[in-house]
Order: sequence, then C-alpha cells, then structure tokens
Amino acid sequence: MTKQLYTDIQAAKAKGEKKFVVLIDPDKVRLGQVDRVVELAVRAGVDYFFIGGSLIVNNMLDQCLEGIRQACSIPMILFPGNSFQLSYKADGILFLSLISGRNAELLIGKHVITAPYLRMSPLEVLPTGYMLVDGGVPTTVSYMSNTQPIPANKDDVALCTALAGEMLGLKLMYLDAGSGARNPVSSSMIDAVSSAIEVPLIVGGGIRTPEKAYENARAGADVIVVGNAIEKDPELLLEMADAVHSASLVETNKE
Ligand code: 1GP
Repeated sequence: MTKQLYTDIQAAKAKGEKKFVVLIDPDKVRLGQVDRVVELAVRAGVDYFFIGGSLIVNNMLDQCLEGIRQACSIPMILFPGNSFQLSYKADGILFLSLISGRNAELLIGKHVITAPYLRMSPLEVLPTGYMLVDGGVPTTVSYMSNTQPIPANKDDVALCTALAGEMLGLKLMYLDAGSGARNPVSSSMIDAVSSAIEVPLIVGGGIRTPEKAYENARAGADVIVVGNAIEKDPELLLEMADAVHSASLVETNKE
C-alpha cells in the first residue's frame, strides 16, 4: 500500500467531501461480528477503519487486522490506546499526541519509545492532535490517560488547543468525547475548531444516530468516527455512512 492516506483525507477536505470511519475495538467485537461489520462496511462505502481500544492485546489485534484484510480493501488505521498496540498489518497509524492533557508521557514520552519502530515499519504515520472533550461520563481514555478532558462548553479552549497543535505541525485534529460518551462533541465546538484550523478535523465519541453524524459533519467535521453504536447494532452502519456522505458539500459518487 502506498502512503496515500493523508493525501486522500486532505484532498477530500479540500473538496468538501466527508469521510466516515468505523471504529473496531478488537476486545469488544466478537470475530463473527467483525465479518458482519466488514460486509456492511463494504456495502455502505465506509472510507476507513480505525482499529483500537484502551486495553487490547497484540494477538487479537493482528487477528482482527488479518480478518479484515482478507475480506476487503478498506484502509485500516491504528488508533492505539497504548504503545503496545502496534502492528505492521495495518495501513497507517494515528500518531496521537494528547494535546488536551498535560501528561508528558502522552504528549511526547511514548512517541520517543515508538518512533524507531514506526520508522522501520511500512505504516503511514499520521501525526494527530488528540483532544478529549468532556462527554458527560468519565471515559476509559480519561481514566487511563490520567488527564482532564476539555469542558464541553469551552469552545475557545478547544479552538486554542487545536490552533496550537496545528502550529506545532500536527496534520490532523481529533475532537473525541470518548467511546460511549453520553454527550457527543457539540456542533458549536466543531464549528469553532474547524473554522480556526486548516488541517482535517476528525470527530467522534457518543455519536449514536445518523442525524447527529450528519449534523457534526455539517458543523465542520471532515471525518466522523462511530464505534459503540455500531457494535450494538451493526445494521446502523448503512444509515450512518449515508448520513455522513450526504453531508458532503459535493457529490461523492457513493451509492
Ligand atoms: C472513540 O471516537 C471514538 O474514541 C468513537 O466513539 O465508540 O462512542 O462511537 P464511540
């Protein structure tokens, strides 16, 4: 696979084309269910899979990646919850710096450890400013990272954090209310952040309905991520993908 992921995400943003991502947590989905999700994802024209979770172990990760690759060619991007979640079997990796927090290990420390591995790997490295936003319940990421999320109503804090991340050279911003959030990131925060930055904006956490996915894409998200809702009801994937693609500001040629 050529290192094309970022170029494609950037080109889509330039055209106003919205991308839809299904998050697969190898710990949570049963292998039989992955097959079903992949089948639906191909039908729905899902753009990418993010693969990750807070606790997964390597053999499940490799197994999951191999299963998906055998079934389809949708690019698989690692969304690692820790530095053990690395595999050459994916196409790329979100190289996450937790810029909403003040935990030095997650801002730069783990990156120093994993950089030599990534340099040798065939993975496309996607430097990503990861911003955790309060989603109304304590999330696994917040607990595991020992950081405070950005308060849900502090659009200006999110905006300045994203700006700083962009100025530091990060190529993607990710506003995440955390998996299973009660409240997804607000449209007003998405609007504020997307208006201030030039790099593509990923939004996820607690998106349960196609309407919310559409609203967030229209508010300025370039990439919408859904995990939990699809784990609970894989069929929802079809409507979610349609909703996100239909929020594009151009025709996407997706059925
Ligand atoms: C979490 O943004 C992702 O990091 C997806 O969240 O599982 O709540 O859809 P959900």
